[in-house]
Amino acid sequence: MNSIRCLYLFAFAVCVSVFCPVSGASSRYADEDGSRLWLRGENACGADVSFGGKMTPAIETAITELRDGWHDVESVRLELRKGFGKEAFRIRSGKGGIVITASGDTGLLYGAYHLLRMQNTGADMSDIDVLEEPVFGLRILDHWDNPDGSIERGYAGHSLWRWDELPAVLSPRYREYARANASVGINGTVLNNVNASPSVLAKENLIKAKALADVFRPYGVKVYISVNFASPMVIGGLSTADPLDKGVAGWWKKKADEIYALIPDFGGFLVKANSEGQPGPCDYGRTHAEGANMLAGALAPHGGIVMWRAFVYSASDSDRAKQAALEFQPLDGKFASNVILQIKNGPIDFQPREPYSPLFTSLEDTPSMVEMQLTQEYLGFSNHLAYLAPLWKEFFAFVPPSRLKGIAGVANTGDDVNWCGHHFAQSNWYAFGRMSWNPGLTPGEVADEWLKQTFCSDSAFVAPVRDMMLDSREAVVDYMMPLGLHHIFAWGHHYGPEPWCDVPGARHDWMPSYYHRADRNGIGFDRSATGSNAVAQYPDSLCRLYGDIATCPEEYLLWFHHVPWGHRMRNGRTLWAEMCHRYDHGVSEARRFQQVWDAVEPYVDSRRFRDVGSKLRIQSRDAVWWKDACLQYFSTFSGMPIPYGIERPVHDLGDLMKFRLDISNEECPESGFSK
Ligand code: GCV
Repeated sequence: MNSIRCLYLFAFAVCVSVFCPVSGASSRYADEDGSRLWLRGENACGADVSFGGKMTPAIETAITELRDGWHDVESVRLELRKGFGKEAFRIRSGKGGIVITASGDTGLLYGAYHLLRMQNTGADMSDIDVLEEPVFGLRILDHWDNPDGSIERGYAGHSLWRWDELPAVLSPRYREYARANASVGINGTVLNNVNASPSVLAKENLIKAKALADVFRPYGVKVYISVNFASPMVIGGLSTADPLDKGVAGWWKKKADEIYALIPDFGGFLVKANSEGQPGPCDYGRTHAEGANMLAGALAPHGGIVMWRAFVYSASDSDRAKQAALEFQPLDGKFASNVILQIKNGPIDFQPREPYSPLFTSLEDTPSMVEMQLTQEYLGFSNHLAYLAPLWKEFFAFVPPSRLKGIAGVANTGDDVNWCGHHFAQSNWYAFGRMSWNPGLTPGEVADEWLKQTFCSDSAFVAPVRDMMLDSREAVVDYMMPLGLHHIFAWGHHYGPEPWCDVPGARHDWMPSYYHRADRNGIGFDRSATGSNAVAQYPDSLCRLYGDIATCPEEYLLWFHHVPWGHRMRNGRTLWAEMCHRYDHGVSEARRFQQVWDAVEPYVDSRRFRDVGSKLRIQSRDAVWWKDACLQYFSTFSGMPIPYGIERPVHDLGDLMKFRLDISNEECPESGFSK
């Protein structure tokens, strides 16, 4: 074959592979396993990077990152100069090259990552003048990792922390983890589960935590620990954990001193107290404030903080959605200055959609931070594609970031080779960091950035996949719990539907029927003034809006009202018909995502293409499972048929009701129903 013909054939092949993405087309990219996350910039050849001041580990990291990742011929100079916020930075291009200025070393580190991100996402680099400062001071991942290596609600394998090997063996993944966090601005990590083992505070475990802190430090990531309130009894041999007992306060003070001797920049404690069986100050007739303040007193001399969780549900009211506010609102202003209340975004528990927790707008004199969930406990584990930035954005529309001191995300990482189980679950880690730095970013901007760095920058890939990501969370809401339905998950694992679930002897507010309240008349939880009056916990304007069935936004309708099946929705359909349409729409969205993905095959390496494709198949099957289960079950109350035009059920309700998914928390089922 002569060379011209060869060239023609090559050009034709390129044209076909780039412009004619047909199903089955092979990829031009080498296989990847996802382990490099969004940090896939090829090593460059040692760019000209300079810094003239006193070197610190974080500045060394910044210089290394730039030398390895900066492709431009322009030199980069790092400069420390007063006048910037703690972690802020400025990047400017001028005659002598690009200058990154900050008043501290972490500012320079974040500036370096920002510059590399600009380069790797194809930003205009001609005349750079960027000033950036994080909106939240605390940008923290909460790991629900246990000392035995399991992860509560973790779906990406076992814990990253190898407690059995630490401190002698330092997995290279620790550094990669810190690097990934720093690259998106995350500056803290709570190492262990809020259902905390007291043993984490034992000397031998603190030494392991110190080893991790030492690896994370050059990346600006501080270590925090979840503590068990009964630790003074369990590992300290005291007879009480009463926060007003002098001996108890003294024990915590000594423990704090011991921790800071090992980890001088230790961040502080996270506490789940008097919730789901965990011990706490209320066991001794003390308030949450008394408990938190005692711990805060131990940490204060070292500059540490207490993040005290507001996730409690006590018998103060029969509506679980009201309980956290009822418990904490009266304590407003009673917390020490280094206590921050960590409040879940919604009043119940990380459901696919919840209104915001009213505690955020009722606390005036107590610093608070929001807790989001990256691990998809209620959104299909790491089987379903659910990009969560739109959920977080929705929250910020109600709770202005300026009201918050920080943001915590329950981590979705594990020792799976791709870190998060689903390649697209990495986008939630990425987006969490980016939006905790700047909640003003749009979910679309963040998705674009992530796609370009994680896959490729071709707009024929980025545009459709970004749109799919943006639609994905709403699709999950539709096929699981549309119109404000919530917590109708299967008992225990929270993966599939079980609206009929009834576990004898279990708490009634853990049962789906407590939440959906379906009967012959209608469906939904009446939280209006005629019901539990949870609406009264919101500011007046929202209370009126949510409290009236005629004005309540339809996405929250069944959260706030028990609605007759024949109720006319704004589009003229009955509630029942609308429910059927929403479930059906969720299913067709999941199927559409498969088509979108198949069409971008030429832009993705074969391995990740196959991985994502098989997860999308599971998601579609699960969506049908959800739809069939919920519609057939609720039709036994509505007495109404599934409208023509809606796909017919393919499963039998009786079979679905007998079906038990045999999975533990840590494992991700191959397929929801077909197993
Ligand atoms: C860590 C829900 C989850 C629990 C979790 C709890 C919490 O109830 O199902 O696994 O426990 O929230 O946030 O404390």
